[in-house]
Amino acid sequence: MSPLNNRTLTSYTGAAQMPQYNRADVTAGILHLGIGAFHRAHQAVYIDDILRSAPGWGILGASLRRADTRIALEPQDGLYTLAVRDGDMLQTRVIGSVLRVLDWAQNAQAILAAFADPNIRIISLTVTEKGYCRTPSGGDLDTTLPVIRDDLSGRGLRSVPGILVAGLERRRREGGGPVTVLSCDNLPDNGPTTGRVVRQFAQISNPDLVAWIDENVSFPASMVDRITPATTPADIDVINDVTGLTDTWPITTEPFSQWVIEDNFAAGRPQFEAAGVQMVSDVRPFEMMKLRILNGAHSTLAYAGSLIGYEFVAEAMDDPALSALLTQTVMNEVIPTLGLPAEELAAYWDTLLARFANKSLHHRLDQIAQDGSQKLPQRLLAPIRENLSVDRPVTGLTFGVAAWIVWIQRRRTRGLTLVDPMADQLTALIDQANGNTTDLVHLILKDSGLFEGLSPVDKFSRQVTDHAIRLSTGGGVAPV
Ligand code: CS2
Repeated sequence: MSPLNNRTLTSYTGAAQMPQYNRADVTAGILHLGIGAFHRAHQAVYIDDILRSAPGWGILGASLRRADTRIALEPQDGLYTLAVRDGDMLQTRVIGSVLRVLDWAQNAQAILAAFADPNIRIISLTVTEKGYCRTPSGGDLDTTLPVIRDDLSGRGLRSVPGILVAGLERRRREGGGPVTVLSCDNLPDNGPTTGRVVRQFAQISNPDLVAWIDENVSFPASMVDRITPATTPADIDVINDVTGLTDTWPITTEPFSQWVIEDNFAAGRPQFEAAGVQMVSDVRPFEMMKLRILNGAHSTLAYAGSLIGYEFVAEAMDDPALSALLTQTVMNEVIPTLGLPAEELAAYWDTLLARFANKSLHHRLDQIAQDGSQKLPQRLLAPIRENLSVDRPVTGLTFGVAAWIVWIQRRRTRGLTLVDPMADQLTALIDQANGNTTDLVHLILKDSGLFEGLSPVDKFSRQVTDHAIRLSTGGGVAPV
């Protein structure tokens, strides 16, 4: 086996597809913040296609929290293997679009310098829902968060809004010119939301910058989709066996991939269309469809499936009661909120059933279950609110909410860590309920800050309580 790097690239004759361009000609046009598995399975692959005809759009990757991607990709010259799997199919391709990976703890100055570089015309983000530091109920900057308080008072620079504001200030000062900030996270209105938290942060820390941002920075919305489980040691062995290369940081993903972007770029953009990206004037319908159908079903499956004892998405989808519940919920409670042709959405769901059933992916339910407080509002609570206001059913959606509550309670009882930015508050409420599920539901609805306007609604709290009691006493999936 040869190590994967620029040198072995030229002499390689194995099974993996290699970059179809000369990497030496590629320069960075994109600074990407949050270079995790998802970015490398999605945006970086579209850019890899684009580089064949436009070498000025290479990616400079930055990790904001962890050094592992930098440490793994440095000796590989940024190269990594993408394995696309479905059933027995396994296709491998070496992606060359990531030129270099920096990490915030080691390379903050280099990252800020990249913000100011006029060759960087897009700053893209996959920093997860919690990275945007929004208030629990919505899209404003949460100035009570310790990380935001620290950044605003100059004690630190760690939050995404803080880093964006510092980077944009540097660009303004050094005359780097207009730039696009492109959010690629699963948030409703991710572009405008990014623009809002950035402006709100700047309004407090550097009010002069706001007018410059208004004139020079665009924040297009985008919808991104590709199921990408965390890579396991077993995946690494299988992939390296196929390619004959030693890659310590490959990715496994599914054949399906979709990227829809609002065509609003302040400093030019690559010919995304040539790589299969859909450029549109309004991303909202795509975004709502994906968040509420795919991500909503994923979250319900993650909590309910874990409670029943499943580990992986495909395994939980084999449970007839669970998959029937999801289908009923999508058909009766989610599709009516979307205002798109019902047949089109039903076909989308059919495709999803096949994607969720992909057994070669090993997509762990507990990966999806993380950060529930950041995901539930747009995935389950928004459609619940809309349905309640027009008297449509919410039984399946409230089942998902109840499954989350019982799941966090169970993690606490079993002494397992709760990965969620609200873990401390939620744990305090769980302890206060002292094992009583009805009390816990009541406390979470009333005091977590996530259920504004919903907690006093009788129908809502009754359904969540009934489902939660059933789930916590081993009653399994409720019929809807
Ligand atoms: C998942 C998503 O972990 C999660 O919350 O729902 O990461 C999902 O796999 C992607 O959005 C698919 O595009």
